[in-house]
Amino acid sequence: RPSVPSRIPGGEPTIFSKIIARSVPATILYEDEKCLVFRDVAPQAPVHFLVIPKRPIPRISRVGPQDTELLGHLLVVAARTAQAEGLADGYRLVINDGKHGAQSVYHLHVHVLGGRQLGWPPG
Ligand code: DGP
Repeated sequence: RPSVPSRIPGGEPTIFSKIIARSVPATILYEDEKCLVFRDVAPQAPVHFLVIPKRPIPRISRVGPQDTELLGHLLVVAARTAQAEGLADGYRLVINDGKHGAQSVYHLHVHVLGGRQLGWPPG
């Protein structure tokens, strides 16, 4: 749909593509050939960072079997970075999808939140 060009795979780059390209600054915690980890600009917990694939998959509901290895890698990196951030008492991983999931940036990302007692269920 032309009204939402940033949501079309391969369409207009999101702010996260600019963070990958270093044209928008971010506090980067980890990087490798497949992913980037950086602190969320609007943290919802004492520790809140995002794990994103460098390939701009728009949302989790758009993944396919070809993404299996990459998605596993994002989770392993999320857990390792949580450990490096000192989240020994636990933390939460969140992937928001689409309107009902309150997704705002259409470049797949895993939120990692910790450093305080989180509630359940989420809002
Ligand atoms: P979501 O609602 O799941 O699409 O979350 C997007 C998150 O991205 C939100 O927690 C705020 C964060 N965010 C948005 N723009 C920027 C930015 O320019 N830099 C950083 N570091 N985080 C951003």
